[in-house]
Amino acid sequence: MAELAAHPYPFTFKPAEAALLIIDMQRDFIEPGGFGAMLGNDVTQLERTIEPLKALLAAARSSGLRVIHTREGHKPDLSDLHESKRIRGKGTTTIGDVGPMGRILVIGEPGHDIIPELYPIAGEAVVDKPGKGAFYATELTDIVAEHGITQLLVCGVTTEVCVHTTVREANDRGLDCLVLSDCTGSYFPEFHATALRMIAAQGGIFGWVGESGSVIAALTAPAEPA
Ligand code: C5J
Repeated sequence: MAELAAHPYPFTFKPAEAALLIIDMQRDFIEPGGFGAMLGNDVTQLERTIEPLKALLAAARSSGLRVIHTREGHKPDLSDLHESKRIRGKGTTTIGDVGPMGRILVIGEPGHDIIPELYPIAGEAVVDKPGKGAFYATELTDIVAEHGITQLLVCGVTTEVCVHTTVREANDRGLDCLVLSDCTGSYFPEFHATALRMIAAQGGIFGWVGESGSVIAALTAPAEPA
């Protein structure tokens, strides 16, 4: 157990009951030429999350902290894609159509995959989610229950969309979320900042906001003598 610096007050980190949840670090959202860029977003805004996340993931792996990755996407037959989501934005090319990295947000296509820097390894759960929240229509509720997880260290993109939706869902399921500001990102810096403020406001209405450095320090600290 370790007390981590966080807003609105220190987070009591219990590694045995925690998981690192990395949300949607997919090529289509992060790399130039993907779906995110096609929508007109400045994908370079997300780059700053990659190095801190790499370091955090390495520390999680070395310490045995459970790691869960998510990917936003749909079955190739699009049977799990609501029409409302497909047509949102009135784009000429949309989810399921062929984009620069294969069919957009379709499972198995190159753009849907996780970026090489953070690629999952054996033993790490990869949760495919058709919605913005990682609990909606996925096996995440079962994974959390099966492993006795009560805390999520939440990272990934984008802060105000899939990260926020997931934190809200987790909050309503009785989980404590520590959202790491340096490991989350948005195409819109002002939305990132505001989304984080919303989480920690009102005494931590949705959870806590901290930084990866304190998690890494706790994971790599020498064990205290028994
Ligand atoms: C979006 C996400 N922004 N992962 N997805 O559509 O936040």
